[in-house]
Amino acid sequence: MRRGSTKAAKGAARTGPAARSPKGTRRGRAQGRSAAFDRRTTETQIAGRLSLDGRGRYDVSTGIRFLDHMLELFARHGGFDLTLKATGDLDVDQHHTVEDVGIALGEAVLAALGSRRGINRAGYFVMPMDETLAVAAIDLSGRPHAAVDLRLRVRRVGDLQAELVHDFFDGFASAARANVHVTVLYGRSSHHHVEAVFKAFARALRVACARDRRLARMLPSTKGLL
Ligand SMILES: [Mn+2]
Repeated sequence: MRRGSTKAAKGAARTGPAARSPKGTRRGRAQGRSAAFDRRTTETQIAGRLSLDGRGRYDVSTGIRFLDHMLELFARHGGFDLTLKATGDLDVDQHHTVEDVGIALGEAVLAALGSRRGINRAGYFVMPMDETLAVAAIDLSGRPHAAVDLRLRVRRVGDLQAELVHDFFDGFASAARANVHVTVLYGRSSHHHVEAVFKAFARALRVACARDRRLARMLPSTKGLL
């Protein structure tokens, strides 16, 4: 994770705090966990907004169509709202753009969650997609670690360099300070492998971020620190 952490520190992250409902109603607060991001480096510029308590709406543009497809799935299956515009040095390589989108999203999740009191903290999902089965497990633990096993045997999925899916999750886990494990158990189609993993990831994150009314304001840790 050292590289991801360094990158996260290097980037002029300007992820803002959660925007509250203008009316400040109870309903507004309950639905108002969101964060704007505007992350600029010499390699990429990534701006947008993530709402954790959204309706699955999205407006995404990264210059890599397959990555757009995955981020759209992420918003829809997570029940998030996501606007994201990334402009990166794709003429060099897709690496910076894909990794930095992961970092920007991770920073947005971290900011939108705030104190993390009352959330489930951990979540998992097992996602089938036709012949493929993928698992994602997430712990919003404050400790960054990504474990990714996609069983990909191709260099590209659509227009996306396949190995960069790993870098996306490295970037996300590093910036969100989360444990993110994603694994494809079996399957044939590489398209399905990556897509099932993003769907599982979104749905696991949705559970991890969700509030448990019973926990109310309790910090979901016996350490007293997250
Ligand atoms: Mn697809």
